[in-house]
Amino acid sequence: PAPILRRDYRPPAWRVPTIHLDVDLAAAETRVRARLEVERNAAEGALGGPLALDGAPGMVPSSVTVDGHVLDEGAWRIVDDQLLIDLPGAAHVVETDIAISPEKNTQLMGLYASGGLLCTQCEAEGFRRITFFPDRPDVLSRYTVKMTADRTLYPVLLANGDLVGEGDAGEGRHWAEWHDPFPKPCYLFAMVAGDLKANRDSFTTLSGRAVQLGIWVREADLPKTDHAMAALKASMAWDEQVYGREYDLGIFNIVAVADFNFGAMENKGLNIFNSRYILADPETATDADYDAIAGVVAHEYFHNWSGNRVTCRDWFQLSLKEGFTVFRDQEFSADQGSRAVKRIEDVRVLRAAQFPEDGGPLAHPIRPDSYLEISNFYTATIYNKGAEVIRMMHTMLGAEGFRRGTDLYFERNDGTAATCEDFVRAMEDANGADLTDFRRWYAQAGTPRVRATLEHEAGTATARLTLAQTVPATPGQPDKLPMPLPLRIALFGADSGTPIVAERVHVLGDEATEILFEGVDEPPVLSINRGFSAPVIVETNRSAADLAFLSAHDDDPFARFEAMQQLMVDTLVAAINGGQADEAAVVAAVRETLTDPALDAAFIGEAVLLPSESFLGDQLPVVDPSAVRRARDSLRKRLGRELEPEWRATYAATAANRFEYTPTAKGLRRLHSVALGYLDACGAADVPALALAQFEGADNMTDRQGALGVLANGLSGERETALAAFYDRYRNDALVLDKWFTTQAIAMREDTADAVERLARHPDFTLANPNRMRSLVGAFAANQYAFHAADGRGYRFVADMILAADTLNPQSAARLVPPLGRWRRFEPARSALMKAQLERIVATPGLSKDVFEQVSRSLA
Ligand code: HT7
Ligand code: ZN
Repeated sequence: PAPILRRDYRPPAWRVPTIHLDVDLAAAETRVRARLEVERNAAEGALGGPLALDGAPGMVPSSVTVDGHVLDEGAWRIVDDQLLIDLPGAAHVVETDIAISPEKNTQLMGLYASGGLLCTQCEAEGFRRITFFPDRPDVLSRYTVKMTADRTLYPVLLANGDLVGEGDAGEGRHWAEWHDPFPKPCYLFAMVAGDLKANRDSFTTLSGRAVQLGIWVREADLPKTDHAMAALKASMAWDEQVYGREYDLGIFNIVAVADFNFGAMENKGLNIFNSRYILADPETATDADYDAIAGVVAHEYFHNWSGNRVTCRDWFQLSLKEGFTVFRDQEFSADQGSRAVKRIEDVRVLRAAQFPEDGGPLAHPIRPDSYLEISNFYTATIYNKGAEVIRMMHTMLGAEGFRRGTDLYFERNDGTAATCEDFVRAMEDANGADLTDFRRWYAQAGTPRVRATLEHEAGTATARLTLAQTVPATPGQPDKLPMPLPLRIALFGADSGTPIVAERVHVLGDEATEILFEGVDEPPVLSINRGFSAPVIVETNRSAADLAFLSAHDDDPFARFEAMQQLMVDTLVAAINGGQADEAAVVAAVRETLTDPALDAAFIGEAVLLPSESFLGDQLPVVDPSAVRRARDSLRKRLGRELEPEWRATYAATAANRFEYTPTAKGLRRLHSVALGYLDACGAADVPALALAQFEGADNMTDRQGALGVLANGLSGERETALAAFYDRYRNDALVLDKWFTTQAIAMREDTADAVERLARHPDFTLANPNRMRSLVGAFAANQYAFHAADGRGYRFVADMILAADTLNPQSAARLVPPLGRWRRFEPARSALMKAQLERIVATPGLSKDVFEQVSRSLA
């Protein structure tokens, strides 16, 4: 198949100002009649030719009508899944009629059935599976939707906008009509029919308008919706306060569904969510689940402005809405809880998911230049690196300047389909800034490396900081220009232990530069990229002593965390390379952090954790997963053994009485399980019993899962007791059962690959549900040691799963490819085995475009 190129963009030939849908819903067969008012597009550069309406493979209309006259079959044609109609005038009314089968839709794109519901997913290109339409984000229409369905099976009928009518349709059927006054692209269309109950609430906007809120779920799940509702109301208030953005319709509905390809979808006035990002109570959801729910609810709500009111001109601009909205949800969450811990978590995600992507065969800029299948571009680069690019503008322009920029952006582009360029230009114009070179962040892939060298001259009391940046080559981009990046920098006195140069922001715009600090009359310690002000890799000449000093004294919590991580990384990389590893320095630094009374538990819980095996792998030129496991395990055990009294004291001090969802209680729970993990590492005989007691006595899922995770890594009898008890207790709760699969898939045991193969044959395992598939196969592929079993069993298993899933749901299957795609990073034997599996996949007949694109790019 031929790739779609960004440079080929042309405005559409026809606009569709209004669309009426009349949908007769049933799981086996749904009939969709569409009435489109179309107008030839007079815009400069617009495409010409016939009206081209996108459809899906095999879709044929049962009738096509133009201006009330039924066309003969010869008057329309289907070419490459598009319905082409030659229209004589500049404006016409076109009607089509088609039958589709939601229950046969296993791709979960378009209209599909999920647990007795009928629901839609249209982004990116699902609407064309519902009806013939110009399925591109720059065609904006006003929608009126009439839904008719069986009243018993589908008592609730929801679509975008306002409910404008409802009634009885005879023969046990009923109808509802919805109208959305805001023009929108078809990817924001949504419709749900089912037996649902609502948690109802209301929100009064800043200007005094009342908005009815509804979170729709199965009746049994209603008690689990309060947290999502609180998050929704907090998000609405936050967007008013921080961005001056009010909600614009009288109704805001959310529906939770069990089968969903992604986290959630921001359809106008009718968000549809993967149920894992709505349902929570202490018995079934961890603190991380609670936090993720608040973050995703906020994200989808924020899209109402950053995505819906101002949408994307084409899919190459995806980061315009996604990067900006991730930045907005990150800041919302930071304002709701611990800003420091949130930043640590966000950087962890960036480093775990985006940095490897940016350094591998699938690297692409945040505004890509080409694609085969757009679903493959909902990536950590578009989302998370996109958010970092927005954050850098925020850092450089300041909070007020950034707000001036977003005000101008919304004012200029409201009701239109915009580009990344429109966003950057608004930032420039609102601030009189010049972001010409900064635009390279949109065009160039790859994670820049900054080499920072600090030299002190005692005689002149000066310190000289040399900064040099390189941007690595990535597929299709051999040569790069320097990217302007804001570095927050401070110096501390190694003797006095105090700041000697206050924080400043230096924008490194060139390949290299020097900064001179005067009045530095004691040896300085460099604190750089504080708060992770730029998404780059910083290499410094800091000693273990410098890093230990910063981990104890830096006044920027992120920098403090980072110093500890760097100390651990340096030590572990030295051990992996067979060099001199300063384990004692790590033990001392962890002790100091653990016993610092000024630090809160949530921060300590993050700071004392060792970097993951995969992050350590990313630091090495060639990865040998066994060597990584050995080195990390040895340091983990030493930390456990040498600090056993401290871990015991911490474990005791963090024990909670009754569940509370507060930042303090969350921090205590986090540290409690971290301490249990280190006690386990020290090999104390009482740990399995301690963990089982925590598991059995817990009044919340965080403590229960924390204990289960520790037990799952070991060989004790308590492990089997806890896993069996967990299964028995939650076998009917799909979201919790996912945790049972994941816990075993990520276990740090020699037999994890065997266990995962067995679990794939478990009666509760299915590839048809994306959550369940990810809970086992996705989690396993992220378990570096187990996935990279030396005999290649893990690779074969994941390849088998990709091929099997591809026949059902190509989008989900394609998301499993990147772990195999990293084959060039591993030692030769493993590398060859990984590549062989990719070659096996690509040689399989009938592969989807989704999987083909990911595998062929990985092999290129
Ligand atoms: N904008 C939404 C993207 C999305 C999606 C993309 C591909 C296939 C299925 C999907 N479901 C939702 C989600 C978001 O970023 O808010
Ligand atoms: Zn989004």
